Amino acid sequence: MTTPTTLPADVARDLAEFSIEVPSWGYGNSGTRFKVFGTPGTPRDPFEKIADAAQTHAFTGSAPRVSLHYPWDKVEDFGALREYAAEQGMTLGMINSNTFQDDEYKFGSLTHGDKSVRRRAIDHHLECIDVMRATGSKEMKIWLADGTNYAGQDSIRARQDRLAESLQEIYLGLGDDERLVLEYKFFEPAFYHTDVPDWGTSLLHCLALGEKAQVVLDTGHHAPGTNIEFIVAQLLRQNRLGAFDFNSRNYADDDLIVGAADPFQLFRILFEIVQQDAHRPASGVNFMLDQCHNLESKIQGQIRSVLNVQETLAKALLVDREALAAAQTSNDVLLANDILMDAFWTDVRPALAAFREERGLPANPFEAFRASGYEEKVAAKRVGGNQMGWGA
Ligand code: LRH
Ligand code: MN
Ligand code: MN
Repeated sequence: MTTPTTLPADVARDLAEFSIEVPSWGYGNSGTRFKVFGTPGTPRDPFEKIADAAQTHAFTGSAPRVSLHYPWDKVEDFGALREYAAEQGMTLGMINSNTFQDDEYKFGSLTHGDKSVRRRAIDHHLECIDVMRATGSKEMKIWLADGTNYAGQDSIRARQDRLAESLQEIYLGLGDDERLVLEYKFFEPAFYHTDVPDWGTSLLHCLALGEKAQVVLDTGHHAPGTNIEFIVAQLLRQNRLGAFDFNSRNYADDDLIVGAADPFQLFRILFEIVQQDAHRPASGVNFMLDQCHNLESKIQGQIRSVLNVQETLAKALLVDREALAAAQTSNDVLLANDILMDAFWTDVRPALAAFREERGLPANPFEAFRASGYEEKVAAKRVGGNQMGWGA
C-alpha cells in the first residue's frame, strides 16, 4: 500500500466515533518501589487531574472520559466533580474499586477467610456503586490484589468459593443499566497464587454472575509470549469483553505507553477487535488506558498513547479483509500474512493529520500541546500543596 493522504470514508467515520478513556492516576506521580519522581505541575487534587485529562481530549478529540480510582479520587461532593468535568468537556467514566492499600486486606479482601474483612470489602464495592451514581458512571472495575505467597498458605479452592459469594453480593447491588468488569493479573503483589490470575477465571466468575459482568483485559497482565489477541477474539465471541486497560510491557506489569514496547502486538489486538466490530461504540467495549508515567511528562504521555491507539486502529481498519478472506480460504499462508503486514507497515500519519484538521483539531496534537504553554502555566500555578501520587 502506498502512503495514503486521506482516509477512506468508512475508516474516517469509525475513527471519528472511536473514543478512549483515560485514567485519573495517569496524571498523578507514580514510580517504582525504589523511587517516585515528582513532575512540576502535577495535579494536587482530582479536579486538577480532570483539568489535565481535558487537555488530552482537547488536543486529540478522542479521549472524552476520565476513569476514577476510589478512594484515591475521593472528594466531598462527587456531583461537583461531575459538573466540573462537564465544564471541561469531559464525562466521568469507570469507577475502579480499591482493596489493596489497607492493612486489613493484607491476607485478602473479597477472598479473605474472616467474614468481617469480606464484609468490609463488599461494602467498599457497594460504596463504589454509590459513587457511580453520583458521577454519572455506569461501570465499576474490580481488580483484586488477593493471593498468597507460599504454597499451603491458604486453600485455593476455599478462596474461590468466598470470592464467588462476595462477587454475587456486589452484583446484586447493580442496577439494570449498570455493569461490573473483573480484571485479571497473573502475579503481583501475590507471588505464589493470585485469586483472579487469568481470563478463564475471570470469565467463569462473570458467567456465574450474569450478563452484567464482563472481563477486563489489561495488556500488561500476561506472561511473556501469551497470545493476547487470541484472548480478545475468544472473549468477544462470548460477548464478555467489557473493557481494556491498554499499556505496554517489556517485563512484567510495566504500565508503559501503549504501543511503545510492541506496536505489532497492538495492531494484532486491534485487528481482532475490528473483525468483530468491537471498536464501534455499540459494542460496549470500553477502551481505557492504564498507564503510569514515571519519567516522562504525564499529559504528553497520555496524548502519545491516544495517538498510538488511533494510528494503530487506522492500520487495522485498512486491512483488505476481502482479499485476506480469499487468501485464507485458499490456504495461501504467505499472501494472507502479506495482506496483514501491508496494512501494518502503511504510514497513516499524513492521512490522520488531514483527518484531524478537517475536524478542527491540530494536525499534530503532540507538538501542538507542547507548544501550548499549558505545562509551564500549571507548573507555576500548582506550586506548594501535595502533588497527588499513585495511591494518594
Ligand atoms: C493492577 C492495575 C489495576 C489497578 C491499576 C492501578 O496492576 O492494573 O487496573 O486498578 O493497576
Ligand atoms: Mn489495569
Ligand atoms: Mn496493572
